[in-house]
Amino acid sequence: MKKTVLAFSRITPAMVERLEAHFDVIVPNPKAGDIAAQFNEALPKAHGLIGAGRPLGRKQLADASNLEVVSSVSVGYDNYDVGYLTERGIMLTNTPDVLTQSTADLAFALIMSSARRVAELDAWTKAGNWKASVGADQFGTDVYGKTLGIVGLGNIGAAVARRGHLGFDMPILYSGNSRKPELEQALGAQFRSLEQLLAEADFVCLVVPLSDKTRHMIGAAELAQMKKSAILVNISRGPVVDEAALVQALREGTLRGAGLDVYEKEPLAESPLFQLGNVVTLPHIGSATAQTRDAMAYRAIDNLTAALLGKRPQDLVNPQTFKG
Ligand code: 8YV
Repeated sequence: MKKTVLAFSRITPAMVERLEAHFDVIVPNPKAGDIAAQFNEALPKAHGLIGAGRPLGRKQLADASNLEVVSSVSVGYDNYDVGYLTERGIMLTNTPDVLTQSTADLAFALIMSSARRVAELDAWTKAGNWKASVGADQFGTDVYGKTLGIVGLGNIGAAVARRGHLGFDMPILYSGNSRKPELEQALGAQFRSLEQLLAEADFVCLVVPLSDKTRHMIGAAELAQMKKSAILVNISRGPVVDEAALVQALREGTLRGAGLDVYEKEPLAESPLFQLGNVVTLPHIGSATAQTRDAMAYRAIDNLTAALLGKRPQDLVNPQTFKG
C-alpha cells in the first residue's frame, strides 16, 4: 500500500506528479473550503508532510499518528518544534544550499536599493517629481569600498561577503558563534564582537537563524551602537530585530535606513514602516526566483521520498530520528 503525503502549503502540479510516483498525495484545495480544516482531516492518514510557512508542533500534530517525516521547503526551520518532532521520532528535513546564491543576491539588492534609494526614487520619478536635475534631497550613499558587517557567517552570509569583497571592494567584518579561518583568509574577513561590528560597519546584514538566542538580538541598545550613517539589512527572520525599536531609530534619524525582507509578523499588511521613505520593504522574497523555488521543491521532494522509502534523507535536521 502506498504511503500518504499531505501538503501543508501550496505545491505545484509538477511536484504533485513527481510525488505520485511513490505516494498518494493530498493537497488541500482553497476552492473546496477551509484549508486548515482539510489539512486537519487528512492529518491522521499522513506519513509525510511537505510545505513551508506553517508552524508545526505539539498542538498541530497531536492527531498525526502515522507521521514519519516533515519535509520543509525552506532552509530555516524555526517554524517547527524540533524537540517535539525528535521526541516523537519524526524526521525533519530542510533545503539548504540551493537557495544560497539567490538569497545573497537579494541581500545585495537591499543594500544597493537602500543606499541609492532605488525604490524610493523610482516611486518619486513615476509620481512626476523629476522637474530638474536632482539635488541633495535625492542623494544616496556609496556602497563601493564601505564596510560590510555580516551577523552570522554561514553559507548565505559567506555568499554575501564574497559579493561585497569581490564586487564592491568592501572590508568585511563578521560576528557569530565561531571563527571562519578559511573566509578570513579568502576574503580578508575580520571577526568582531556584535557590539564592535555594529559600531564599525556601514552596512549591517543579518543572516542568523531565528532561535531563542537570536530573538530581538537587534533592539534599541544595539541600534544605538550603529553609526548614524549606517544601513541595516535583514534577510534572516523578522523577530531577530525589535521592529518597534527599528521604527523609532529610523524615525528619529539615528540610523540612515533599512532594507527588509522579513518582519516580526508576516504577511505585513500594515506597518509604520510603510510611512518611512528610508526603508525598503520586500515581501519575504529571499529565495523567490522561479529557478530557486523549483530547486527547493525538488530537494524537499527528494528528502521526503528518501525518508518514506527508508533511506537517509540528505538534509536531515534531527539525525537521531533516522532508524535506517
Ligand atoms: C522560504 C526562507 O521561501 O528558506 C527559508 O528559510 O525563508 C524562504 O526561502 C520561506 O520559508 C517560504 O517557503
